Amino acid sequence: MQDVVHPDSYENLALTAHDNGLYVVTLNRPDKRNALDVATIEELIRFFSGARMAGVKAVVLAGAGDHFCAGLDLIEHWKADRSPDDFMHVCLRWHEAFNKMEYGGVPIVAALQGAVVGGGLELASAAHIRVIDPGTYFALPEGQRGIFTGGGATIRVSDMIGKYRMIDMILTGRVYQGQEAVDLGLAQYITDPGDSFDKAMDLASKIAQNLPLTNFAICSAVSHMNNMSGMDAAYAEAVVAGVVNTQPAARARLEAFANKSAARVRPKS
Ligand code: 1HE
Repeated sequence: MQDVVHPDSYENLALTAHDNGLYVVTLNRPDKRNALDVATIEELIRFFSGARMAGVKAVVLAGAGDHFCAGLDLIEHWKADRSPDDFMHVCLRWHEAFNKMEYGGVPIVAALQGAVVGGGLELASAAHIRVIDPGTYFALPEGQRGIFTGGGATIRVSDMIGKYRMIDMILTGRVYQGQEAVDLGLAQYITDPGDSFDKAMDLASKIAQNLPLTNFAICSAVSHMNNMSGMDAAYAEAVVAGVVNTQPAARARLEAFANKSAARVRPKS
């Protein structure tokens, strides 16, 4: 089996390793505006299925060029003239990739620029944190293309902005951009023009310093618990906290707080 974190294992993704288990995964088909073809989805599945076991502590997900991602590779889809069965299975592979991302336990920070549209928004939605700049824009052009979302927008985009805003986006092609997108919940951070990647790197570097088991719980358990009833989620939370909050590696951090050497939480200056 090819090494999950070896750059040569990938053609459509570019991988770079940084300090402390931080990896940058870049969609690397800028000539095609990083449109998601079958091969790219398979590479995302391979990376995110193996990332945690390979020691990846955090990921910055980026897109090469001026646009993060143009969504489904419409040319591939058009040329393949797929059957319903074929396309259902294409979508199931997208879900495999995006569920591995959301539920896989490795924190993912998406650095977004330019178009984040259709399946590109579905991909970005599977990251845990999204960082944009004022030129980043979000849309669901499926309505205009005569198709429908198939990569989880009905779940994750609805979750971020509410069902009726998502319906409006796909019905009308409405574009959200910049601060308005942050205010609605499509992204958590906005930077100066051109700075979304650097900000994502800062955030991911900080996140990578958390204990891996803590990050696993945050980037897996929260999503699972959101799918449960309140009663079941409370029970599951207690079980996860039982495991995470007693991990031996946490004792040094708790001791540092007890002996007053750990940083305190202060208001923003
Ligand atoms: C593509 C794609 C694509 C560009 N599939 N090849 N997504 C969309 O409806 C968005 C379609 N794309 C666009 O609206 C624009 O291309 C962009 C706003 C993203 C960028 O515009 P621009 O002017 O920089 O680029 P371009 O000239 O439109 O495209 C440059 C090349 O990228 C060109 O290829 P070339 O070989 O002619 O140079 C385009 O064909 C190619 N390209 N976007 C394939 N999407 C599981 S269901 C999910 C459903 C969806 O995702 S629907 C949303 C599809």
